[in-house]
Amino acid sequence: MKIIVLGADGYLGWPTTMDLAGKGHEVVAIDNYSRRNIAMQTSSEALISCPNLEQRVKVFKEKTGKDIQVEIGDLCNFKFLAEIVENFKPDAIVHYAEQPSAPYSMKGYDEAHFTLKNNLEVTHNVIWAILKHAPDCHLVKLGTMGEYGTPNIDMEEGWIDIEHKGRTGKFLFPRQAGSLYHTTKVLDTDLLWFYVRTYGLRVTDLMQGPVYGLSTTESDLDDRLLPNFHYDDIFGTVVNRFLVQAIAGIPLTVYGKGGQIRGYLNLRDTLQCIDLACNNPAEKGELKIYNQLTETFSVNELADKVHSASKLLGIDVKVNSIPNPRKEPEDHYYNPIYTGLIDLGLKPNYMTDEVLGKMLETILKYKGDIKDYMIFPRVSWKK
Ligand code: USQ
Repeated sequence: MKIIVLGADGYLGWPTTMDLAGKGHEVVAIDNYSRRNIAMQTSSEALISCPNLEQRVKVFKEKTGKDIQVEIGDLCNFKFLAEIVENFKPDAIVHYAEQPSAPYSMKGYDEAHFTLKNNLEVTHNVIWAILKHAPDCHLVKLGTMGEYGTPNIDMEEGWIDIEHKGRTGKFLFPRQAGSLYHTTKVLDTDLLWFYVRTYGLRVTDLMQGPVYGLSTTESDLDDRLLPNFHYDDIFGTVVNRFLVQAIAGIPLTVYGKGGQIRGYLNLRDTLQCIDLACNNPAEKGELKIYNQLTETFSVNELADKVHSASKLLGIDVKVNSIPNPRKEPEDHYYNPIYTGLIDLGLKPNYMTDEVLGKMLETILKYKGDIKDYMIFPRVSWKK
């Protein structure tokens, strides 16, 4: 297939780009280094310094003999994107090109405005580039499980049948996100659904939980191919953060009561899900939605898992509840349905001691680069 990856320099974008190119697809990788710039502005740089996209592609070519075309530019510029889509005529576009941090989106007016503008404008431009220049192209869009919030009913895969006063209808599952970032993803889904039902776009929207991991088939070839691994409070996801804290000897930062449950998945499973989505495209006028996770844990359960994986390596980890900087339920019902991707063939890589142990060993190599000041939350939801 001919596939464009938007946000190809990101934590998920880069491993996805390599995975698709490794599988023999013709790949164009686009990014504007927005995440690198925000990381610099907020002192939230990744633990392992990553070569830029052009340099990573050269290393990838050296190691695999395979080519990836790189385009650096801002997808808020419609002309930039439209020209690439018109010339390349993609079969699929994988869209990761959004400001992905909930804490950053809650920092203040400027950060909120940037998140809202960037995320919605890019999604709107992608929709129009497809409509004008590649109307049969399948859009694979990264949504988030956070779109649903933590409802007191089971979370279906995107859609729900509602019976009301004796009549029934199928609707998007109710969404009530817990940060502005997550809310932009809700708005994205609404935008996509409008264009799907009005103009016959083909879209798969993947409601993904927090991802953890470093290792993929390609990133194992050379440390310069590793994803940008964040452990700070802005870009670091909780499992990655806890593992770095374990190595740094800092008590694990459980926010509040630690009863917050989310659906987690290994980075390798994100790659499988994207591959499955690309190979099972939505029909014209169809919005497919999958819940993309492989297991659910509370924050306390994650802390226990990191504690026990560390113990096996002789590392003694302490756990510390700190005041929750977010506004979120700390004790709640959480039951997502996630059979769709399994039915398509997803084979989960679960969060075992071995998986966490391998991550700890990699992080250990970079122990000297861990900056304590990045660990504690610097953004509060309370204004
Ligand atoms: N948490 C802690 N301690 C920490 C960090 C986080 O207790 O040191 C808690 C948070 O309060 C939250 C849970 O762990 O309840 C998950 O937090 P996270 O930072 O791993 O995830 P989140 O901010 O929700 O965002 C991440 C990605 C985002 C993606 C989302 C999926 O950054 O791009 O959309 O995971 S989900 O959480 O399902 O919405």
